[in-house]
Amino acid sequence: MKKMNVGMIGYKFMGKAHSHAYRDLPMFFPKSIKPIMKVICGRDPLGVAEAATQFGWEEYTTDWKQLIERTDIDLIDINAPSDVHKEIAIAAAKAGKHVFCEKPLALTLADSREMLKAVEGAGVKHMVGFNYRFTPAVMLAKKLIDEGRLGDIYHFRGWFLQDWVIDPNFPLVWRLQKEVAGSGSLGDLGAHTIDLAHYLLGDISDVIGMNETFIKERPLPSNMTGLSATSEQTSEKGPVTVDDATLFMARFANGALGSFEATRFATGHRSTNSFEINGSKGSVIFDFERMNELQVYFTDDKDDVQGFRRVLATDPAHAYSEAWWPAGHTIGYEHTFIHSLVELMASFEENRQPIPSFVDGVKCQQVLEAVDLSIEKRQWIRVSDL
Ligand code: SOE
Repeated sequence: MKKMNVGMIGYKFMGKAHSHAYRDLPMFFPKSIKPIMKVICGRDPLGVAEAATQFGWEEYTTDWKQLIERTDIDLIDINAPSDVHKEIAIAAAKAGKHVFCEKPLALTLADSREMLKAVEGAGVKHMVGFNYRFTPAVMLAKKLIDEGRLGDIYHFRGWFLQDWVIDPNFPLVWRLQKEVAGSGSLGDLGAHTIDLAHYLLGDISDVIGMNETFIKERPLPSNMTGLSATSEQTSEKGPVTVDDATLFMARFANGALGSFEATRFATGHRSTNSFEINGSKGSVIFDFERMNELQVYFTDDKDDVQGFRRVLATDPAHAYSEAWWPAGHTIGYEHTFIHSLVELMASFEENRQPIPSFVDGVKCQQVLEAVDLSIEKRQWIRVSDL
């Protein structure tokens, strides 16, 4: 079996999700190239040491520059906060390493383009972490659309709703700071919806949006891990520099109309990641909290049974179902990362780029920036102008 030595940078929420995927991949996909969990890297020596033991990495380090110079590392996995993606990805590509990077690819479109240029110039593989493409329901939606079973597509309606910062005293974590995160709900959540729209319908041509930062100041954090954080009672406050919620409308190149909503202020919605697509022959509805199921409607059903039906998408529809459990036994969030790795490893065997690659990351970044510009200028923006 072929092997690939991995060095991973970042060890919190995404670090755990990626580590788990590296561990599980060989068990369920024995024909895949086997990732060897060589080195995990993070800024806090105690934290990263603990993560190395807990997640099963051979070694840990606090020095990412040394890590990418190591001759025994083939693939660099970047899941640290967004402000460091660019520097690490470019340096890794220059050192001849393949790069797997979390979304959003960068803080700006220009940065993401530089990253793409670097990986293309170095001739390495590059993948971006749009993991929701790999849910059973999204894979089924893709199949139905590609086979023309929904007919001509008229509408894409996507929404990603969370509420983890609803408390005004929730601390000013890095995801709420523009210089670290790039943007707020738009880049963190909207990026996923934009990518799904691109994947399923193709290019977005024009956008116009609006946004709001409801809570303008928050206590500085004393401690943060993943999506949770604490602050001292008497803590000083700092400004929130990203959007709490962004809504935008879009036109697709294929003529379809789109509406998008990304918010961290949808009380009661822990992580509602959904879309609905309407076509001339039918519709589908995706809800991540039920990622094994797709709601499907076909216009040519007999009148007396017309209506949305719930289709279990785990079997036999999707490409990876055989690796998992018997029919009807569902899978979860963590499996979307394992599927991403199956695709990444397959790209080596098949001598092609994985999908989604940095090309898709840049495409998403272009829409993110077009939306921001449309808000600033209060007008429609043609995405291809950027
Ligand atoms: C936090 O909002 C977050 O973890 C995002 O950063 C992820 O990309 C998304 O998948 C779930 O929510």
